[in-house]
Amino acid sequence: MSKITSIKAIQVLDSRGLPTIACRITLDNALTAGVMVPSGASTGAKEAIELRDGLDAYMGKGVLKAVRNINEIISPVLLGLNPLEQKKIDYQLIKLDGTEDKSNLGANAILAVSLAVCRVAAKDMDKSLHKYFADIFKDITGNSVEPSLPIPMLNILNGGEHADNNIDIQEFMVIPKGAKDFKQAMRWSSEVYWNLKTILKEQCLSSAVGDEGGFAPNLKSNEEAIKLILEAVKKSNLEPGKDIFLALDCAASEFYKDGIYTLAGEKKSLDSESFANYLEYLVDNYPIISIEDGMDEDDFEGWKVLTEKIGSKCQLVGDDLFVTNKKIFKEGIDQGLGNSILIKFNQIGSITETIETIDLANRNNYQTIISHRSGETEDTTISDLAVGLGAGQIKTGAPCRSDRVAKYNRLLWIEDECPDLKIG
Ligand code: 2PG
Ligand code: MG
Repeated sequence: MSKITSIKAIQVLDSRGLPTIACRITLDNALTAGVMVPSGASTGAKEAIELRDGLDAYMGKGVLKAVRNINEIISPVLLGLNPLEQKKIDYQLIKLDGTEDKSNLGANAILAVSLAVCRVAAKDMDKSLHKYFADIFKDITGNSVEPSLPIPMLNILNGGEHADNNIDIQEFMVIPKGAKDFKQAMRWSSEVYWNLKTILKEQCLSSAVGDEGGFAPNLKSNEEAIKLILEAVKKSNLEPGKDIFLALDCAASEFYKDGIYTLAGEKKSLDSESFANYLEYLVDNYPIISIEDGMDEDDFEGWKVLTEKIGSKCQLVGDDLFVTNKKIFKEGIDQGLGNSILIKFNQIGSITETIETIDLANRNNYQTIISHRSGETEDTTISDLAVGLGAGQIKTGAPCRSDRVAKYNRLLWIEDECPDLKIG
């Protein structure tokens, strides 16, 4: 049995140039592995707390306190433990923190250690990380999963909090659902992305990109964004609704206040019912098969209306709504909100709890999408997680910018190494 002999964290930078945590764990057999944690911008109010220093450095965004929590408080407690005992270690970290929202040690600190434990344990077992994830899913939940390659959801046009343009919907994604394998899915998506760039340039629109690598032009409406993407799909000799489908992340909490959804970019103020009608109109007129956070995270009545209206013809994904928290998710399932869940491990702060939430989704026929955050690094853990747990879908930005492409490239390698894995 191997033992953890060292845990070391430092402060590094993420894709927005803001501090985040890198953590490295070493075993007594000299095996070592490291991870970096991501960070969101349009965060759900009930997410576990990301500890920031609040001092002058980095506009208050430093994470040195969280780094010290790893090096000085967490490390002494975990030294000597067997890295294969993921669940035991994660629950020990949760207990050590002692708060519901991980605000004491910081969800960023706890997650960094939790993920580094997985990585070094996979090495210790001489297994690919995705295979190791499938193993620990069984250890943690008692249930099995069928590994597969996820269908990618690529955010090629950015708005909302992720861009400085006038588009209110945060993400316009393409889903290459008709692709026979992951390679083809990436080729199609890249071609659509590049054709979209050409179209934007022809129309003298900006082809500068937002936080997730998608273009961020000023446009007249959300519908214009959809039309431009469909034009790019056709220009790529692909068929909308057969080869390529569309998905939206409204991130509606960002433009909801006092019962009203305000689409400032197109001067519309809509109540929940009218906003649900607006989304239904989009689903009925365009090949949109997935809508994330179509309603505000506290507008449960709006979620019910939306789910009733279009839940049978569209994937309705809770992100800010469920925050990867099994307790909050369970309440949502009981109320019949949505039919899918976005999975972001830093919303909850440990791999064990993330896996328990995925298990809950599987047992209740909710679809799962493994997701990046808008602030990322070159870390590719989510790619292995999506494969190992057979999540079915991954969203990790545009096919552009290394912080996004690193995840897709990792999936291309996994596909090459494991030709038996099917997509979807
Ligand atoms: C989202 C994410 C990722 P953020 O809303 O789904 O795309 O954004 O990380 O800013 O919450
Ligand atoms: Mg979202």
